[in-house]
Amino acid sequence: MPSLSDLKLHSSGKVREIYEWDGDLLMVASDRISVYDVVMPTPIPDKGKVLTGMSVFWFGLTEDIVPNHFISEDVPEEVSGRAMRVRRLEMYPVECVVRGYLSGSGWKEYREGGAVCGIELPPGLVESDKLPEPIFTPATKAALGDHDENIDFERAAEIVGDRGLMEELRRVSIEVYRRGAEHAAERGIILADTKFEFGRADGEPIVLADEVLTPDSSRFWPADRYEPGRTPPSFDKQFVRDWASARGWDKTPPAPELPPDVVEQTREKYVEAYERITEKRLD
Ligand code: Q0N
Repeated sequence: MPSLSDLKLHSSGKVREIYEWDGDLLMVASDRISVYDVVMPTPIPDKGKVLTGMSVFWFGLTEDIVPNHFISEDVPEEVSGRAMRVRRLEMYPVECVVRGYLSGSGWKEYREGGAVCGIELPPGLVESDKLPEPIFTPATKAALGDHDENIDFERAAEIVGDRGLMEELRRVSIEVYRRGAEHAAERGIILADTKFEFGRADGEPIVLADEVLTPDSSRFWPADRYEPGRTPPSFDKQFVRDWASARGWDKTPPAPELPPDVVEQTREKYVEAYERITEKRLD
């Protein structure tokens, strides 16, 4: 087993790192939390373990729908519990977003023109409304900055270069979302929307990659607080948002250090989400 310092960094994001590991990759989830797109200076203990464990759970629950990149949780001990070995893929440069509820940029587009990514929706919907059925609303990394740009299906097909393949990515995305949302709903959690990433391997044109149906790649809402017409509290990040607002933070860097009670309440929400979804204790 290599030590992390033996591995070459492949890429790093706000809250995760990817390393090269023989022909495979090591995906490491940190305990860092990003709020309003800004990484807080204070970590949330066990967050990386929760997100990794949840992804591994969903990979298992959805492998009959689509193959995925997960290989093993047998990883270097310094990242044990919060990393997975995955297959290295050729990634498709499109974010496969599925929305079951109207929130975020979906709600904004709907308000401005009655459609999201070219999909016309019924009139009279309010913020956070449940959609008649889940919709596929692809996005791409904007030319400048790191923030995503919504695109219509035809544009996504052009980018991927194969309309039939894009139709399959849409079908599989909606199917995995439906499976996850149904499982979560039975456990009191609404999966309002989510973002998938896919890649290609030898002989497998569609492999589910990245992290899957986690609070970082999806909107998790507590079902018992859901009310159309307003933004439901975030299942995981609401304590941080409320504390930061009350403190008058303007959502631009640098973010303030979090007090211990906010850290602990937030950790408990992540652990609660993990335990509700997986029906296992976090060890
Ligand atoms: C890959 N990303 C975007 C870090 C993660 N299995 C794979 N094979 C090849 N490349 C990738 C994967 C995966 N998963 C995916 N970058 C490389 C996800 N990033 C977002 C920012 O944080």
